[in-house]
Amino acid sequence: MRRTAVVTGASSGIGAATARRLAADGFHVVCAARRADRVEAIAAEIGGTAVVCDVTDQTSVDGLAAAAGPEVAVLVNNAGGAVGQEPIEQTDPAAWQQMYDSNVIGTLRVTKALLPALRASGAGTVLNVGSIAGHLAYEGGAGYTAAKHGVAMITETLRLELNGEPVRVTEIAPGMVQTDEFSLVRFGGDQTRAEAVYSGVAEPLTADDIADAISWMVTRPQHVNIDLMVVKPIAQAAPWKVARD
Ligand code: 8X3
Repeated sequence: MRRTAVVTGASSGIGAATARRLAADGFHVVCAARRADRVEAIAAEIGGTAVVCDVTDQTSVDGLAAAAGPEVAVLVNNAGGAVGQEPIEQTDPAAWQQMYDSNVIGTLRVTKALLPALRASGAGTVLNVGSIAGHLAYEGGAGYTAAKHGVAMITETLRLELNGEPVRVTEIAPGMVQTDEFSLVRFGGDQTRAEAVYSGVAEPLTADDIADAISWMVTRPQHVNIDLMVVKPIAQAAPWKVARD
């Protein structure tokens, strides 16, 4: 029987690429996302299961846990993202709330709901998609860095709390990844600002690069826990230090 992997935010970007890759690795992938048409299309493409799920809504997350079934081998907490990039003095608390709700509380809700099934698999893995923003600071990034530091701390704390149990707890922290939506959402649909993020960068990472790393992390022998993998394009030495043509 194929082992089950649950991927949140599976309708685009890193989530969709990860769902495709884990299906190719032999998992039955439960694809969770808010947009029904997109998540259904991805699930159909890979022979997985689509679940319309908003990680900020408990009823919705309960539905995801029910659809995932009694045993889940891998949970990829990918739903989340950035909203805005203003200095703290100019920032909107509502944007911070939105980022905290999706990245931090969303990760909490889904992890909590699926832990019994991860445990029941006898060899579970929780993989949280963090960010380099979860490990340092950059100007204009405070709302997002605060949220992703939260994700990093959930990862560390859960690993301590589950010590001795058959569930690994891991984090991947990507740097610059060019996807269709991350920067577009961050800048409220402003295409010019979104494109400027990657302007002149020879090769930003792709969603497939991150899916490849995630695949490697979750397919190590079960006694190997990759605590944290930081992945940046060669052109990026830090969030603010990017080689451009
Ligand atoms: C995305 C990386 O540098 O925009 O998680 O914070 S960054």
